[in-house]
Amino acid sequence: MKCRVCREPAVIDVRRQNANYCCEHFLRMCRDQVARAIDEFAMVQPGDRCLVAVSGGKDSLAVWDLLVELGYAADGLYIGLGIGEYSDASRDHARAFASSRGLKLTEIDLRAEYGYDIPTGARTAHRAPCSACGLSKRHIFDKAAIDGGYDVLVTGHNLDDEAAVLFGNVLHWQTEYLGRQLPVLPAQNGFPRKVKPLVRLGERETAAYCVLRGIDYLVDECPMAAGNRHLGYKDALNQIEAVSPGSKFDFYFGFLKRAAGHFRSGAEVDQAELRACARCGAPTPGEVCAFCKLVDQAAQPRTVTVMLNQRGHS
Ligand code: Q46
Ligand code: ZN
Ligand code: ZN
Repeated sequence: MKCRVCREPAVIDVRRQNANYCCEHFLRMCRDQVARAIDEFAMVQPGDRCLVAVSGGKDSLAVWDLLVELGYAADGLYIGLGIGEYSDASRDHARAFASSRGLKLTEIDLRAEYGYDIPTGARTAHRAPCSACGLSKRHIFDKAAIDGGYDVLVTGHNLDDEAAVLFGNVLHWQTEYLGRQLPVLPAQNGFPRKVKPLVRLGERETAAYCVLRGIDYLVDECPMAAGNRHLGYKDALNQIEAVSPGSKFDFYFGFLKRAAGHFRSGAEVDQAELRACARCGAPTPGEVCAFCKLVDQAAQPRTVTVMLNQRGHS
């Protein structure tokens, strides 16, 4: 197995590209793919301040590293979700990466700031953990980006993630989501610009990138992910990819090129109907945003306990 570029022994094959790479040229390919995605979708402009949503996993650390390598100014934000040992380990990996590179990492602890953690909050609010978690992360990352004066919020979603989400949205014809499933969403209505620079790289490649760059990422998956639909869609696409390399890429980029535009008008109408949440000011279609409702429900037992204790003491 020889490197496509230099003909030296290769360390990895990328079947989708029908190519093998040595370490140096694999890393260069990853940087080129990210630079191309940034350029193709006008994700980041020179001088923009980027805030990276960091989980301590391979994708978020890879995208942070790649942005810095490409010369962009990028800080990190980590949210402590309170998912037992998984959260402790993910925080340690995020911290270790930031300090090894001299990068700024801000941490927000869900329980300390908002009075709940994901496992107990989701149970109390009668929501699936990933639904409560996704809503919390989206709100907190958006708010931190706006409050911190960042130009762009960066996430580590890769090609496998985006193809799996697209697969699920198509399977159930969730057209309002299809209109927004883009690698870049412009800043509007109080939301920051959101970008996904890893869309041209698969998760096997982001893992290999970390290993070859010496980035110590958290290998364990979140324990709450077990059995969720997203993983099922990924498995299904992996089976297709195994017999037909390049299918994921064609599926996702074919959608962006030929189909996404058909769903955009529905998404734009949704956006136009947003107003400021009466509690927190975040954009919402209703009076109070979904996050503030979740905080009310998820943090309830703690409030009740405090009130009862106070009554008992009076
Ligand atoms: S962290 Fe949160 Fe994920 Fe864990 S609870 Fe689900 S959404 S699986 S990216
Ligand atoms: Zn080479
Ligand atoms: Zn709100």
